[in-house]
Amino acid sequence: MTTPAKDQTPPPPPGAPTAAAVPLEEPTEPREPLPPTPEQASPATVSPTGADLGAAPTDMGQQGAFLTTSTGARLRDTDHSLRAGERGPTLLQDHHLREKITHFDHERIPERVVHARGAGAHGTFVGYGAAAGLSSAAFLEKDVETPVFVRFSTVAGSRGSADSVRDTRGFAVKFYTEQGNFDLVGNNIPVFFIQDGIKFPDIVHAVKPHPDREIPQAQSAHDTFWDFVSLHTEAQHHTLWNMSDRGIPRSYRHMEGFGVHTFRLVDAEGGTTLVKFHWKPKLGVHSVTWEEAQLLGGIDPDVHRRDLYDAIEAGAFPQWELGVQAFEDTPDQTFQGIDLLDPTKLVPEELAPVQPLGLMTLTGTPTNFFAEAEQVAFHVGNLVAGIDVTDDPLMQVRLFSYVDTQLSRLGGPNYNQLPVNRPHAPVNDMLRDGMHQSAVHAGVAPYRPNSLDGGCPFVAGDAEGAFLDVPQAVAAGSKVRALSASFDDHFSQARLFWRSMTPVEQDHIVQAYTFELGKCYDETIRRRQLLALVRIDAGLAAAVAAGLGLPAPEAGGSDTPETPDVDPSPALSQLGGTWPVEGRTVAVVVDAGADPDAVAALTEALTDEQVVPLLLAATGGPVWPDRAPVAHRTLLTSRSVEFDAVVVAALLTPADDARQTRDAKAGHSDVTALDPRLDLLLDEAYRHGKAIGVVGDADTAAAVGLLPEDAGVVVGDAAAVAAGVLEALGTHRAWDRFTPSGA
Ligand code: HDD
Repeated sequence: MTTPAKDQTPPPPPGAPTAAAVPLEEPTEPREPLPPTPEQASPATVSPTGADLGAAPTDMGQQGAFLTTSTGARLRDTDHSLRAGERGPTLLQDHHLREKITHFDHERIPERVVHARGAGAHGTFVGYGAAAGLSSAAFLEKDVETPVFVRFSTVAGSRGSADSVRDTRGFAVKFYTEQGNFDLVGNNIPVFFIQDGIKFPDIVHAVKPHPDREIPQAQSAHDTFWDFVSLHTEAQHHTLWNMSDRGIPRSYRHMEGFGVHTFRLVDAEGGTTLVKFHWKPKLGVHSVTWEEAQLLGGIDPDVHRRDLYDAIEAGAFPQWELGVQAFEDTPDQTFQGIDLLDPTKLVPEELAPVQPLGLMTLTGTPTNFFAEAEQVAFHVGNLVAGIDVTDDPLMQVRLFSYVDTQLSRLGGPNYNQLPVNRPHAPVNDMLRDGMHQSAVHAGVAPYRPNSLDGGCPFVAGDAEGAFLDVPQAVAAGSKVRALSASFDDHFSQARLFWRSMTPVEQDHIVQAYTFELGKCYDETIRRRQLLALVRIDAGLAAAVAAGLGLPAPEAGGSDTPETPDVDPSPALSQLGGTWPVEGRTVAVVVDAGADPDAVAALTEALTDEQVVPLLLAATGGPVWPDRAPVAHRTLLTSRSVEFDAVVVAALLTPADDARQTRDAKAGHSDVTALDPRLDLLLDEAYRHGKAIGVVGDADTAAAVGLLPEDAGVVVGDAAAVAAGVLEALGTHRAWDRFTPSGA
């Protein structure tokens, strides 16, 4: 057996807390705090009013080698409180104790009322210059580079809930443009549950845990959610997206983003265009299966946060192209019969293609999660010249809500002075005082008009790049609590989405509805939702009804009027196409009997494509005696859902701990030749349509229960397996392994 040379050692996988050597003994020599690791980025060191301070990002963290109070006095001891004798009571005079405990007692702030669970990253946006005829926004100009901070999130769960749940995902981007901050606060689903923002508390109360027992956490599979959406049928389109694979993304990097509402762009001449914003991921749209999502909830609840940060740390920088669907700004604000002000409607890309405007690349993980991802405050009303809102009744209410919520969440009106929220453009706002004011404003005249301060600040005009509230005509009429009749159709676009799905995707939707409604206690709610499903598609309703053991409702009844037929939009399906594989993970199953040269060649071929190979062995430590590399994962610590593909480079016989009493997974099978946990790993990977490589021949494949001709299975030498697995990863899944029902 040859052993791997030093330079064949695969790089360690991302995620280690520090690259520095960690001593076994507690260090005794004072030392400055560690600087951020290379991939960590911090908010720019601009002043609260946007001036570039030119300071190092580390100046915003801890300084000096010695422990101090919060006011800088060096401390002698922080392990013992000041007490009246070694065995006596603690003294009230212990100011260090009180400061330490009081601050700790107040470390938490209210979590976001929705979107509490999320992760943020820094990056840049570079304009293509393609928006010239549409918008005067400077950050869209050719080659203009703008820093951004992005926060992805789930909606329903609390801050500590799992990333993998079935839910809508938030996709919020803060552009620090030279004309001020622009926030695009969108989702990974292009439509919304409600048409008027006044109903937001209703949908949120319905999806949140029941108020009596506060369960279930981060789930829509419960009675109150289905009670609401079955009665409130404008939610059916969004709900259908949630029940599709879009509700369980593989990662943030594999999600599309949508501004949802129609925006109004204003060009340099004051001309206006209506647009819908889209983010297109360079890696394509990819989802997990429902079984994977459920397993991940227990095995790796941080899966999306980990994936995002590991990818950035590994240099596989996630990218999205920003684009718009553009529509003529007509008085009826309608495109081919689709009301552009109705946020429950999308415009098929076949009717209005997405025009690319620029590229976003995420390159930095937070230096401090709380300071950045937790304290970032987005607002739909953070707009810049060239981009305006429309009269979408959902958007209009959001324009109020986002400022209001920060007042309690971030403790006062000065949250835009927090480092992650500070604009990089000069701020001269005449807003003064308030809790946590960190700007030191000079002058005596924060009011207009004034003469004491020379009339400053002055208002700007077009020549100075002033923001324009487009003088949009509004129909004169009475004050009403009503929406126009064009908002009444709740089903034709849900039907459009359903009919655009491939049979495999439709099966997943049937499974999701059956699961979710099957979790409801109340049969009336299930039946009522079936009445909504039959208006989307009779076949969908029948399949879900069969799974629930309920009669399928008839279409065309008095409470199930017929929905008009629609043309499908193939762009809505996530099947087809091949995509880059950066940042995907491959388990390489090894033991001391595996050929180290073959393993080295394999892992090198994978890392060359920025795929992360993780060596999986029976136990930790060196795979080959006294040699690098060490195993990254063991059979005890791993589950198939943590990997995008598996390569079998060794047939692991049952290890010492392959006993159900030591590892429940070992109860999977009685196969004696293979470790049952490897058998389970391969069974699951196969069932989930993942690429599987076997280094060896047909006999080796047979030993793990596979045939070389199986879809997504590659058998051969290390080079062939690496090439085949990379190719299979590019298609996201071996879709042929999923036999659609009825096929
Ligand atoms: Fe919202 C947060 C997206 C409707 C009120 N929303 C929030 C976030 C995203 C969205 C991505 C998290 C931002 C972050 O990471 O900090 N929300 C949407 C989209 C909507 C939408 C795409 C419809 C198209 N939202 C909506 C309505 C209201 C709100 C109709 C209120 C009437 N949203 C909020 C909020 C949150 C929020 C309560 C919670 C925390 C925050 O704002 O900063 O104000």
